[in-house]
Amino acid sequence: NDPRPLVAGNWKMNGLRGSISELEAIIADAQARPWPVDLMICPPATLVCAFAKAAAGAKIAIGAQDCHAEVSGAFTGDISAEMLKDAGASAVIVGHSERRTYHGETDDMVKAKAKAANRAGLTAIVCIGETYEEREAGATISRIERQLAGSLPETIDAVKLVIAYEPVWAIGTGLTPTPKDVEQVHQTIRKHLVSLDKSSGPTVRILYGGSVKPSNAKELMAVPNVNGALVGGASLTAKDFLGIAAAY
Ligand code: G2H
Repeated sequence: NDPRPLVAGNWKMNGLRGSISELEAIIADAQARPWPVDLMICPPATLVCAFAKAAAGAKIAIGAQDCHAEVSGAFTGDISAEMLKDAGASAVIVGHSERRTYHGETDDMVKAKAKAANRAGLTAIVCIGETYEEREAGATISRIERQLAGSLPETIDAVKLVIAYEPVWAIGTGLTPTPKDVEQVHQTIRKHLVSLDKSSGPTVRILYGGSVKPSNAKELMAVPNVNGALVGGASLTAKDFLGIAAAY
């Protein structure tokens, strides 16, 4: 009874209005045949509205990459989960390592953002992952457990929560952990989810992220408790993104 997989593209700070042609190519393919996976693209905030419009009625969801924890207020430059929902998003990534590193986001902040996403009716895609130093020190599992304990909302629900395991050292580097390493971490995450909620825990999707591409997707997606992928660089073209989704 594995959950239906999700392949989500994180475009990061890439994409102008013309990039909608890639989304249109994905939509055309998604409509043409039944995919055994859910598809999602998370463009930069500037494109969420246009992408959501283009994807309306299609079998692809549109997500965002970050949100503020408050509903509204004097937070120049920030965007709330409610605004993303209003723009047509159905999900938002929170706690990506690039946010944790470049914007000093702590587990507490990530948890507040995940709760804000749920409050607004968005699925929170909560990212966790160890650094190279932590892996070398044999601290991967303890780091993952600490991030899970600190970053997740108190109540979890398989529709409103997705976890993305992204080893920081594998992000955009072309390096990937071995399937065995991925299996161990995903099993740890699953155990934690089940300990939080016996009924939802088994069906919350746990994505693997970090240098996923068409050539390694099959091997990574076959690992137990890997329920899809969060894809960065390789999600920028319809060809590679669909090549990854085709691993299923
Ligand atoms: C990890 C991933 C997407 P990439 O950040 O979230 O990016 O696939 O480019 O490593």
